[in-house]
Amino acid sequence: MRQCQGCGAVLQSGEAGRPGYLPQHILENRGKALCQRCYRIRHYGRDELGPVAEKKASEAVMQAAASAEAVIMVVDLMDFEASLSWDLIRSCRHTPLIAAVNKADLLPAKTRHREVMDWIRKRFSELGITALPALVSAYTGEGVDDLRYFLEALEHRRWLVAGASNSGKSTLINGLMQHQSSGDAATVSRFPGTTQDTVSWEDCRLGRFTDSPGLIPAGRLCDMLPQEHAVAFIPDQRLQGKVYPFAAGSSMAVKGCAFAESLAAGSDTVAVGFTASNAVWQRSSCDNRSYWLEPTPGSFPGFSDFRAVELDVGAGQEVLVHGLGWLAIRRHDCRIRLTVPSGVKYTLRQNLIGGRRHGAGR
Ligand SMILES: Nc1nc2c(ncn2[C@@H]2O[C@H](COP(=O)(O)OP(=O)(O)OP(=O)(O)O)[C@@H](O)[C@H]2O)c(=O)[nH]1
Ligand SMILES: [Mg+2]
Ligand SMILES: [Zn+2]
Repeated sequence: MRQCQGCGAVLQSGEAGRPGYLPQHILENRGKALCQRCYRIRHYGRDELGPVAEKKASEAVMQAAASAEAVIMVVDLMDFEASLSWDLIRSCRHTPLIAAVNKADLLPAKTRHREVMDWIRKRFSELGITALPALVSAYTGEGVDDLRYFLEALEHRRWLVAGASNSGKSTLINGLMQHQSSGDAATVSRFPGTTQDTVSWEDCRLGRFTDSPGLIPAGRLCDMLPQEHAVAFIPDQRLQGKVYPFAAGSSMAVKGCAFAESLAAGSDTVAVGFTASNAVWQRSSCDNRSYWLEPTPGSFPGFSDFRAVELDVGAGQEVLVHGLGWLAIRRHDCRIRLTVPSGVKYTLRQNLIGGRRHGAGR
């Protein structure tokens, strides 16, 4: 059985519309090979087959986790709680778990990474996760050498790299392996569900790294959209905060996705809407809620069903809407009514950015 070096799919020449396809005459060549889908993703930026099936991905990961000596769980810092893979965490009760918290390059330039690491440690402890954290940017390579040294000290030889889809597992593998040629690399793309099956590389110092298909955590807004529209919601730009007054009666929205109304708050309360994607928090008006929950004509297909919740958000806290972005409240505690598509999860947490400074102003 030969696998595509890029995505792990079993190579075949029988069906062009299925994963792992390669025309017969190319398949007959010996050595490492890339499937047609990987070739097209890399050269034309198109994924014509779509994502790996959710069930197949999770079976492959759980099976690989059972035989790994240690698991490197990749977490997307821009969608932190939403990209935690709880099934994976639970399956690692007896396996060393390292959390590579990725996409640090998307933090605002002035952010102190030491403070972010403190935030991550505190968050893991609040959530009861016993993982050794590392802050990295697989894309820029920042923190990846430190991660290598860290892994070397742990002295394991079989590492599984796993986590939510699009968190940057394949990019991290490429950073850790420092491939000699791009043909040896794992396929990376902005489309969720790129890696199809587990696939491994040998590193002479650290041992075997296994890439794996992305798990789909429940409740991410971006996963509820067709793949071609989901990419607009995937963090790939430096994190931006839109600051607006948020006294009672004010509201903010991400058009077509989320609507937050301030029900009770001090007169100089401020809200900061954070996203690292094409979605943007905007100031809106409470009397025009239905307008803000309809998508812009010609953009992504809208959501038909929404649910509203009322939340007490303290000054210095924020609400993450999974797969979208978050809304931070500053200066005063605030009661908000948050409306999001049915099935989309939210998490209340302490501020990731400037948390200590902004929580103190009550
Ligand atoms: N800005 C930034 N983007 C990153 C980083 N790591 C990965 N990405 C981008 O995130 C997207 C997904 O990266 P992949 O490495 O394919 O993610 P994956 O977890 O392997 O995804 P699946 O195989 O689909 O589960 C790509 O567009 C990458 O360029 C990072 O550190 N910073
Ligand atoms: Mg991948
Ligand atoms: Zn492939």
